[in-house]
Amino acid sequence: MGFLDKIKQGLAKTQKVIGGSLDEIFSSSSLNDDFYGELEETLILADVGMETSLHAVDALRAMVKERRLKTPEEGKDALREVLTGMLQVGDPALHLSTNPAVILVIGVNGVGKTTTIGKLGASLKKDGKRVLLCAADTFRAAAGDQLQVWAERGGLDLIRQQEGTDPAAVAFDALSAARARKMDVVICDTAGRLHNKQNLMNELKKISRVIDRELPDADREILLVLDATTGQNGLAQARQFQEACGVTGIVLTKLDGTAKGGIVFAVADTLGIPVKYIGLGEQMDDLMPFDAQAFVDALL
Ligand SMILES: Nc1nc2c(ncn2[C@@H]2O[C@H](COP(=O)(O)OP(=O)(O)OP(=O)(O)O)[C@@H](O)[C@H]2O)c(=O)[nH]1
Ligand SMILES: [Mg+2]
Repeated sequence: MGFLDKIKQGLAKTQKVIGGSLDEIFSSSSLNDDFYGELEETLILADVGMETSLHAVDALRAMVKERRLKTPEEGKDALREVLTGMLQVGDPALHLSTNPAVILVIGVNGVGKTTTIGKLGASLKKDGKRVLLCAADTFRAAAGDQLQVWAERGGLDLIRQQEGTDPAAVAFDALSAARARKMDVVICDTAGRLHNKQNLMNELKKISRVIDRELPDADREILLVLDATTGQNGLAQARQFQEACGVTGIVLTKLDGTAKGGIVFAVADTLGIPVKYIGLGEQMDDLMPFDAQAFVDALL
């Protein structure tokens, strides 16, 4: 299956809500106030969010006026352009030019961190990189087991320790091993839940400090994983993680299971952090690099 077909299939539920209603709006009306009202409503229904929907509609109005667009067909092209533009914040590519480089994967429990790491590790290996996984979620024994399954599946090296070990110590081990084994990328899994949120944030900061100290010059990506099915809740989570440890990119998972894919626009528009990958299923090849144009094309 081609890249676009795969995205289309993964976004089918959202496409039904957004694309279906948009087809109706664009076929039945001229570009009047009713049209803009219906458009805003449709975007909100697909979880684009009030604020972001308003931004999109305002931008479209301005474009229609400036270019003196008349027909709904022209309006649709303009909307495509507006939505694509909204998704283009920052650089969606991973910056991993040092050897080793580090990817720290964070997010609340159950969003898909470990699964994403398995998929991403395999994909980086396919690109010729030597990848080491680090099981710094030591809160649950099953977390390490789960990462190990992914490591075996992808043929990737793994550093893990016993349940309850200080995650920063596991990270330290992994970074040392990465240097010794001349690895290109270390991908570090983290816990999504501890006894309380403050503990979690402190632990992530501690892991970050170990990376600062051990590999001060290494390229580092801090990927926040958000579950698309939780819709707007993800935005509040993102702000907390952003404050605690900085975020260089978002991975939006489970888009295949939801009609709320419009959340991508809210993430890009209100957080200003680039979406770097999207998760479209549970299998190894279900992680796709994010492409704003392809995403909008799949929806409209
Ligand atoms: N449909 C679908 N399911 C996904 C996707 N990504 C992850 N999942 C599923 O979501 C569930 C949770 O994924 P995990 O990778 O264990 O999540 P986690 O963030 O590591 O969870 P904790 O370790 O508990 O914090 C699993 O059943 C995954 O198969 C996706 O893109 N689509
Ligand atoms: Mg996990």
